[in-house]
Amino acid sequence: MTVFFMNMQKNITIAIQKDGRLSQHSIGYLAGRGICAQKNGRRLVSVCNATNTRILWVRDDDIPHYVESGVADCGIVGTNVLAERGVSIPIISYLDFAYCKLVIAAPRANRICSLSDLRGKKIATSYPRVLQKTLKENNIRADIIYFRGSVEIAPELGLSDAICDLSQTGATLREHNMTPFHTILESQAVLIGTYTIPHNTVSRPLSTKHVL
Ligand code: PRT
Ligand code: ZN
Repeated sequence: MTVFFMNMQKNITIAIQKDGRLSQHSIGYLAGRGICAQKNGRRLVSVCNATNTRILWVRDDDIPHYVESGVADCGIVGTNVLAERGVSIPIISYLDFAYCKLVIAAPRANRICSLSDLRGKKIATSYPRVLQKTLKENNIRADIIYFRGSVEIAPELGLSDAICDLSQTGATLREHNMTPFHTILESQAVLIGTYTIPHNTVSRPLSTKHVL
């Protein structure tokens, strides 16, 4: 414990996902560094007394903002979220969990099998910015329809011809009779911010920065 406080340069604040696919892994990652992330009822802030670390329990989409604004020193989020926000926040380390791909897929019946088949079509997505960039790079004009979630349902309801969404096992796409034909990006969880979380110490300034 004495060594611990001697190494401490400042108390840090870490933003992690409150409830979702990143939560348990993020808690486990911090536990491996001696930081106890334990929810405090419904409060969105908890404190690990042993390490004087403050944990912010927030939506994953908001984590880049907390880090960018300096409210949090670091945070755990998927690179898919960073790409959609289009911000250059330093990536401290790749965390080897929450792997997934952002793909474009369409129902087999729609006969959309390549990017060029998307011309003039409607594409439903929660990732309009990244999708628009891909379409522009490939000189494709298509209508992007924003969905906050449950994107897979859009073609079945006649709301879109194709979708652009995250896929991990591919089971959800298969269940909706869709085939992915283009991968826009591959994602995994990363630690972002300006402070490392080394084993057995609270914080240490970054020596090298990786910018997305
Ligand atoms: O409430 P909050 O905004 O915090 O949560 P959220 O609903 O936005 O996110 P959540 O918990 O679903 O995902 C958090 C992060 O986990 C994502 O931003 C990705 O970085 C990562 N991740 C990894 C995934 C998946 N795998 C994943 N499979 N996020 C979502 N999915 C969804 C996908 O959208 C689709 O609906 O799972 C479905 C497909 O899964 P498969 O296995 O059937 O292919
Ligand atoms: Zn989210």
